Amino acid sequence: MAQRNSFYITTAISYPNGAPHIGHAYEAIATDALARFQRLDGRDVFFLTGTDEHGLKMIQTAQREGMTPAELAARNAGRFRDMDDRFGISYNRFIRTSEEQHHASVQEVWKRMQANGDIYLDSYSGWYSVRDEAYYAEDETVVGEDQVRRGPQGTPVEWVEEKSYFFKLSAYQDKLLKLYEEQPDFIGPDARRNEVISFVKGGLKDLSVSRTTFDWGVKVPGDPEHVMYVWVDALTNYITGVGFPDESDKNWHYWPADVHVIGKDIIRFHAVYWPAFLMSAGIPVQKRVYAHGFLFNKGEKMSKSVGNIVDPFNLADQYGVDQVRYFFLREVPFGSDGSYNHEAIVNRINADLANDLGNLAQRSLTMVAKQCDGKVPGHGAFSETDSTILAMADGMIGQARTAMASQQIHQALNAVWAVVAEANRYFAGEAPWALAKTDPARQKTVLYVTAEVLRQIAILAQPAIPTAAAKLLDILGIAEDQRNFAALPTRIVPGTPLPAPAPIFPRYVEPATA
Ligand code: ME8
Repeated sequence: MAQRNSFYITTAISYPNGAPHIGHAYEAIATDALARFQRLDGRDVFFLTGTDEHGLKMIQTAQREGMTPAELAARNAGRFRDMDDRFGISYNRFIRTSEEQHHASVQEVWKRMQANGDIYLDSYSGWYSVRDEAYYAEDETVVGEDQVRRGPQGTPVEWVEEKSYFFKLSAYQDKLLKLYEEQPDFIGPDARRNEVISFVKGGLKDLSVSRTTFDWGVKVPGDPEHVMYVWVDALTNYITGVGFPDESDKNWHYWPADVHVIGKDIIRFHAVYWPAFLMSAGIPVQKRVYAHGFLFNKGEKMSKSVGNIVDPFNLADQYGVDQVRYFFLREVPFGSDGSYNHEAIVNRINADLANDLGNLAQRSLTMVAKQCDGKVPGHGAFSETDSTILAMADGMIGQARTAMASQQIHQALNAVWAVVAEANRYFAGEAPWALAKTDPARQKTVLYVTAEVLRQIAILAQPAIPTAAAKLLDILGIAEDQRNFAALPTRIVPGTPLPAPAPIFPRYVEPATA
């Protein structure tokens, strides 16, 4: 079967019960890098992100803040959108689950699951965590020294008894195991896949999927006393985002999603519940779920009570957007947990960006401006060192494609920065500044090769650092339509006039203390 050219990628939709934190920014940045990569590689990309606005958590926060859940959601959804815009997140749609179309979408999924015999009314009693929006079995909870009973994620649980609709999740155990077996790429990374498989093998209980104690949510069709469990509602955003329930929508062809990018804490919802709901509703299941790790501030979990929640807007102001994007994407192997602190960020900015990439561009292009008439120089025959560095540059795209196909963003960047490092060695070794007098023809060849390698680096750096890479491509005189991966095999054209080389990455300098 020919590979389809479309590519549908999503983030989780965030709870807008507070302001966005750096974990949210991290997920958006990584998903954006993956989306931009596929666009540059010629795919027709649809990138969905948004906010998950229903549920008890929203009601409780709204009460505390003296507003309605709708007002709280509207205010904070705006903040999430601002964060996306601040970080250059190239989403195609920002979905809010309070939208009318989404209500219709979730109700249609419900009706289809019901028509398939998977929904029944019963009564529920169990331990419910508002924070996790999840029920736990008695043996999954423990009573702490503070006499508070908590669930497996450490959040308080309360005893809840009510009439509830159930989804026959138990009927999907074998079908899910078959899915994981037949599609080995369904869950990544592997550690998560194993975790999910052993959870499903352990047996699945039917899932309580409605509540009657509040009404901020999607109403159950035909029984408006009940609102749907927030996860049925939330997961459905991924199909609403591309037009559901209108299957004649211009975007519906994007479904099934190529990859849902999420954090490791919500893998069960995405790799167990969501495919079961879709199978029940007779809708194709997504192709893959990829769970990234958690970010910790100096190794500590972020929490409001510790007071170490980092505001992503502040980080952007302090270090710069591309700098923050680059730091997280390069520093944290995508799929593992990561820790960040000021020194680590400054080190990446100054070593990788300002010195290795920025200085090389600045030094070589200043020489071109002064000694080659401000035009891309012509070149003579290539030496072995020229051919070696050019071959290494030509090899980046293959490595990056392989890495990005399995969301190994850090590996794609490692491949690019290995060439950055090698280009620096090449430049230092060839010493073109000394060649100006002794062998001007050779100097031109070295500057040509350096510019060509920088061109390929800049093209491949675009998914991670879009603004700085665009600046670099500007000063290399590369036309807008020559910045995609299809243009990689072309060579930079001798004689192209270049604008004056402006610096791309300033060094991070500690602000003077008063
Ligand atoms: O879970 N580091 O919303 P959410 C990295 N509404 N990622 C983190 C993180 C951290 N410290 N903290 C959170 C929800 N995340 C649901 C999702 S999807 C149909 C519904 C990630 O606002 C988290 O893992 O709590 C999730 O992928 C995303 O941020 C939103 O988290």
